[in-house]
Amino acid sequence: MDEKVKVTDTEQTDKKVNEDTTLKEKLVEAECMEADMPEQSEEQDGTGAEETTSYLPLAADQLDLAKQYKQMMLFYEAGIRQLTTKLQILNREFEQSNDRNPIENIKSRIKSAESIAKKMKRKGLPMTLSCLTNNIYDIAGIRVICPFITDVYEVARMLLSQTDVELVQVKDYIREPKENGYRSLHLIVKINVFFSDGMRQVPVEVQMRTIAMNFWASTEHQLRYKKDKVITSEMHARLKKCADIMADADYQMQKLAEEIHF
Ligand code: 0O2
Repeated sequence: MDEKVKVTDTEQTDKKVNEDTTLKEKLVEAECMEADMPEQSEEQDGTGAEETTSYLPLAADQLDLAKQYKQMMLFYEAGIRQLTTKLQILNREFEQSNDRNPIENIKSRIKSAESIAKKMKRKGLPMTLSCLTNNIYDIAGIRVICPFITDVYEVARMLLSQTDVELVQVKDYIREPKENGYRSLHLIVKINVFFSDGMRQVPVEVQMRTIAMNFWASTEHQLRYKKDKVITSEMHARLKKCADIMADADYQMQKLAEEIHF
């Protein structure tokens, strides 16, 4: 009896692994088939629920997986474009009345199929497109870099006050930094995008941080992703110290801005 159960479990596991592999391959294949969306910068112009998603194409069930994936990516790309335009408008408007920009830089990216598959595996989610769209909210990502800490919150406030932008989640790693020193304001928003067959709400992750926070996060990311190198606890402590130095610089610049009545 035990043996039979064991065999069945193994068969199911094998089946799941095969399904996972097939979807992952299809995701990667679909991604390879379309031209990669380049990272855009402002100056250069980029659980387990089988629910119906609000932003999958209406005729999704009639398309094969690779086509559905490609179509889905188009929706995320549209969400990024729409949100980027909103941020650019806010930046220009603020500039007109304050003679300076609260946004230094905007970057965007679509998460790679490889990273999406890894994240779904880490969260123990079945590899289905509906599960993906209902549970992974950072497929479309925008990073907004601001000069001052107050700019981060002001830009977030201006964006969230718009009626077609719905706040889904906030993670404030500025008020409560991660243990390693990472600071950033993370928002998950859903933005209304109109397509030929109707309106969809596209989820986008917006990471907002200061220039100093971004300096630390970008360089730390490069160091951490050198997979063949070991980062010792002494190195982690030094990285944390660098994050604290950046935080102090942000605080001093903010104080200066207030004294100069920015
Ligand atoms: P990539 O390539 O940047 O997209 P959740 O999404 O809520 O289920 P998760 O993914 O842990 O859980 O969310 P969290 O904590 O909000 O962090 C997500 C993203 O924040 C990461 O994306 C990074 O971009 C950034 N981030 C978080 N912690 C750190 C950190 O310690 N250092 C740096 N440099 N960046 C960080 P991904 O998915 O890692 O990859």
